[in-house]
Amino acid sequence: MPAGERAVVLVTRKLPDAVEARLERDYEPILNPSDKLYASEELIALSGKADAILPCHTEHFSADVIGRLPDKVKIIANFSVGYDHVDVAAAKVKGITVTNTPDVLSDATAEIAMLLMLGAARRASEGERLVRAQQWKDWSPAFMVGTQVTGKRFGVIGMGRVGRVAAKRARGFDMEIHYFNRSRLDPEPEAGATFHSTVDDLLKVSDVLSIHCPATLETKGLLNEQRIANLPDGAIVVNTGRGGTIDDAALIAALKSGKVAAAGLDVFNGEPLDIHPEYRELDNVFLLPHIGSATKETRDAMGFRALDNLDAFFAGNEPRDRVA
Ligand code: 8YV
Repeated sequence: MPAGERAVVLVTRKLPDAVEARLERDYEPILNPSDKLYASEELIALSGKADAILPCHTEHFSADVIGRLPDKVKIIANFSVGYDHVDVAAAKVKGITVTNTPDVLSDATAEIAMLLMLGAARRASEGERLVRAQQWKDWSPAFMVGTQVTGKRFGVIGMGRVGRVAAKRARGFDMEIHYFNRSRLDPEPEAGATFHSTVDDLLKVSDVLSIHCPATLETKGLLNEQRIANLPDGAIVVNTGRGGTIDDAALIAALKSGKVAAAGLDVFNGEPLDIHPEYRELDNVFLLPHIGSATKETRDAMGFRALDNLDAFFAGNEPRDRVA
């Protein structure tokens, strides 16, 4: 930026007050106080004066959208760890830097993984609906019997930052940790967990399967019918990563047959409006609306991390979380 000039940052969603205050202090932000969701055309039009865009995963930067962004836009500093909503190859071609916000949301997301695991295993959603609907009429030893997770095997697909924290929390339930990752971890981060070199091998020992890998072409529909067949009967499936890693029809069939006892899902194909309708019909699912990182502490930290990346970029330095 020329000396004395402040970069114009298009902020696509309403961010926490403290994050917007820092934006106002250091940049010329174009804020979105009504938190309106911008369609692609609006996004492109609003980018007209921007040097940078600070989006969430709700804005889609396809190759077409990136190709039509003004040349002035030099960086997309995401307010998210996942960046599957950005065509990074197209961004590279256009010379746009892309950053994300790792680390700061690992604890919050792992908390939600535990909530989903317990909620699914102990039929929390079903029980809660029963109480609310005044349908709780009786108690018996057979009433609302679920799956106990203590001492069972916790299988992690994607032993990255969130997967490792989830594994640590699961150890609190005396669970035995197993994982699949593109490469085996060093002994310290592995912390005694058992590495499996294929997803299929991991599935065979996963009483609870927790999915933490990013959505890529390789992981699309990873949990399909053939893989589900490898799970122990009555397994629990948890997903806090991205909906795209699950073949919904296959999971729903397994939930209906009892092959999978229950699932806890925070992310979905087609979210928010177009998720598979049969999930809503099933009693043995615990469903949340993509709130893995939705805590006050984490929202602030995500915003500050995105701003740290912008600050580095406009100071002529390499942003810490550059992904393209
Ligand atoms: C965020 C997420 O809430 O960071 C991510 O990748 O999936 C969520 O936890 C969301 O992406 C914010 O843009």
